[in-house]
Amino acid sequence: MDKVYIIGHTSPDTDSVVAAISYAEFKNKIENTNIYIPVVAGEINKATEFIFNKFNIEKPEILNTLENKNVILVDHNEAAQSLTGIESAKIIEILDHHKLDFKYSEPIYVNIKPWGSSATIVAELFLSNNLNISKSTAGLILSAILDDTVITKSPTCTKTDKDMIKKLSEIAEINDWENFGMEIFKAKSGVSKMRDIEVIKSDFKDFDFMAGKFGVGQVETVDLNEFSNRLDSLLIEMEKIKKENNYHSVLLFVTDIIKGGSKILVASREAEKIAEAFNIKLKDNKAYINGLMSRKKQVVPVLTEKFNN
Ligand SMILES: [Mn+2]
Repeated sequence: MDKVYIIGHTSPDTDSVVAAISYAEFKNKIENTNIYIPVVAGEINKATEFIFNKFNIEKPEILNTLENKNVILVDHNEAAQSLTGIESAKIIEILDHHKLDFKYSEPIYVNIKPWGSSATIVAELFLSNNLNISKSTAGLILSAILDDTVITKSPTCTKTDKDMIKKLSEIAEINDWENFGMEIFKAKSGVSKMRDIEVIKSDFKDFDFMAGKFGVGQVETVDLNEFSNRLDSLLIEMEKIKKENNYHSVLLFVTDIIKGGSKILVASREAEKIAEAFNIKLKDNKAYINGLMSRKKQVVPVLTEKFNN
């Protein structure tokens, strides 16, 4: 059989990259082949780089198009979040933990579980098939779970994720996984050196709603103050992105993982409606929302309800 590329969404985060690497390892092992190749849809972020250095992992190749390729999609299933060329790709499988928003002309394998990370699903596959997880793969998957669940603080974190964190930290020989999680987030919050556009796009996803196209970015920090003097310049950049790419709205959530809440920044044709949706008052297109940690569970459903009906 021809090569099968395993790939996450554009603007790759740790989970999407790790899910691709670990799932390729699983598939090659269980099918005793080497046709499964993990790739990424763009440059990896600072946290992923930190993790790769720690566990001595090489960066996967960056793919520029999915045109006419065999692919397995991990950590996403909406076409709007796939690399270009998805229309002509042969999709073999999906492994994901997001809501299903997928149409395809053939029946395929779909493995979606409402767990904290895609990597958790891969770990479960290794365990339930009695396959050994190597120390470095355990470290990678552990990192992805800690990152995606904001060190278990996100409402997306399930008991399965917590059990898996325990098992994997033993295999990876990481005694203090909470401290390790903080190291990941600190590696990520080197934002002071990043340009506004890089901050906004570091974890940015598109959603096609009836009202129009939404772009929703999220950036986590261990201290919101790190952002306090650049919120307005971020908004100016978001306004630019909105105009140039014909977005209905561009939103940015700056999540303070210690305080457990997010600052929302809004560039929108209908800012009032967004304020209504979240039940907040915007001041200069900004507001703080206490308890908001998860784009998937606390942002996308709210926007879908308001703008996709
Ligand atoms: Mn994920």
